[in-house]
Amino acid sequence: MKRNFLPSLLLSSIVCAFTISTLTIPSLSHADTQHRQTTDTDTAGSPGKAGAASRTIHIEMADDMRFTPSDVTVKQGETIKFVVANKGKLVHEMVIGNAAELAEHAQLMRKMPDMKHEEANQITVEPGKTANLIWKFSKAMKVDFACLEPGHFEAGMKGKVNVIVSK
Ligand SMILES: [Cu+2]
Repeated sequence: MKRNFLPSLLLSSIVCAFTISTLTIPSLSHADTQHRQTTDTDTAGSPGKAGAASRTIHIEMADDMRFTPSDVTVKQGETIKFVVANKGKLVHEMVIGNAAELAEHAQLMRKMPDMKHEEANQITVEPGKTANLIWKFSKAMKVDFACLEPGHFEAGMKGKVNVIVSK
């Protein structure tokens, strides 16, 4: 990525925080932020209600920087309860978004490793623990997810959800 973060680190952090906060508010436009125009996170879905979950998908995270499975398929409109188990000795997280935004965020996380994620599109899981992330996939598209602990994304800790048209 060719973006130069150093002179605008503070600004980036503000933009970043603002962008995270808008993830769950589809009415706000990304055009109002300085984020790249290709971001499409709003269409990636929205937080799901536990009672609305139609299916459970188990995801394991491990210190080899892999999600297992890292490629899952759901139907458009489905609300999925991800049961996310951390099998490693490091903290891992699962963040749902789109690839460009996740990559940008991962870079920021390396600059500011203490940045905390407590939004509805992500779950942080302590070693040996399991946590749930409930997400509704509204649009037929590829939705990405990743671990944004510093360095993990770069090591390949990412995956995708293929949202297919329901018949
Ligand atoms: Cu990780």
